[in-house]
Amino acid sequence: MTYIKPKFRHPGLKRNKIGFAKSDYEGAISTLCAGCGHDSISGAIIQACYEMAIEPHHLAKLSGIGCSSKTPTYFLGNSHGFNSVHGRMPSIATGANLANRDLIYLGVSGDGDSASIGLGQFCHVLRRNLNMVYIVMNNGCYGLTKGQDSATADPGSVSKEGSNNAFQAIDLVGLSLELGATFVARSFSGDKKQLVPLIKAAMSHPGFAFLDIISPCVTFNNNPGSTKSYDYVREHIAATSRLDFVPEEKEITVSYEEGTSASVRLHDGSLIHLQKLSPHWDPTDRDSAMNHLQKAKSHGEILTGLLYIDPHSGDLHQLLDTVAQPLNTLREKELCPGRAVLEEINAEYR
Ligand SMILES: Cc1ncc(C[n+]2csc(CCOP(=O)(O)OP(=O)(O)O)c2C)c(N)n1
Ligand code: SF4
Ligand SMILES: [Mg+2]
Repeated sequence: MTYIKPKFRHPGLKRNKIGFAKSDYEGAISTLCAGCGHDSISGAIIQACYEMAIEPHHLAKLSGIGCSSKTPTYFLGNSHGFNSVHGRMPSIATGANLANRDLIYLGVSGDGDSASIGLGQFCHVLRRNLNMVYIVMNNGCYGLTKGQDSATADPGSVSKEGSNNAFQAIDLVGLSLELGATFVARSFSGDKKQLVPLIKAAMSHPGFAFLDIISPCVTFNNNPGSTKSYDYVREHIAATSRLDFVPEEKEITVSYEEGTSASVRLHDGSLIHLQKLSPHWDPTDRDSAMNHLQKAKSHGEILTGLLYIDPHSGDLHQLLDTVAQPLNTLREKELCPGRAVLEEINAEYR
């Protein structure tokens, strides 16, 4: 059996402004369980990249280990990719990004990959504000190893075999806000309408853009009593806003009622427009985001949408003042500036 999709496509397929059809952003046929939330997220990534007319060779997919970390095989088959070690994707992303800032880095991980074995790596890549999109496909369990509770499983959540999780959950969204993340969002694999503009906005954000996406595991954690099942999430979801991502060259065509909307302009000129569902919501205020998150939690609600964005984010390259050129294009002229410059540097240490 082959998992490679046939190359033949209908010649009349719709194409984006750089001439690619949506199928050009697909990958191999998924081997995940039918109905797995992760496949819906892959679909949203494909849609977002198609609509944004990303050149596939301009993007690098990075992942760790898990069903979630397998998904880069199922989207963007013409992009660069590196399936790394369990919990170590952030190191690979940091190295690749520092060597070449010209690519878009899209990291995909799971709640086990990021909140257990990779928690340290997750915290450090986040506080360094590496310019990347970091997606956690969050199902509250280790799907690939047959459904053990993960560190994001809620206390009291019931597993498929009937046991209650005794431990507190790590909320990766709360942790990100606390550690200074510059873009924090939560969404649901079943809400493509919200997910696609969020992914587009994350790709335009100059810094670490974190997306925690609840993504039910239909095989091991979709039972009654689980707080990551399709039914539970649908019943408890509370969106902060309806979101539009408006690329630089497009005008906002919809009008919004005064006081209920907010716009955030990104460095590339594009605009995130939010139709707020709560008038007190300010997506650029970290304290407000933390308060709303806590409040929602105490009411048993799952808050989704763009929760926080710092429109003045400066990424790691800016902080370290690194050379703009990809390192593999530097030639002797740049690498060896000559005896006089070397003398000057040495003199500083005398
Ligand atoms: C160093 C190491 N330890 C443990 C494992 C076993 N292992 C494989 S995937 C996984 C957890 C995956 O969970 P998650 O990241 O949530 O992905 P999911 O399958 O749920 O999408 C574990 C513990 C491993 N592959 N490598
Ligand atoms: S085991 Fe769970 S997470 Fe893994 S593919 Fe199946 S449904 Fe998805
Ligand atoms: Mg998981």
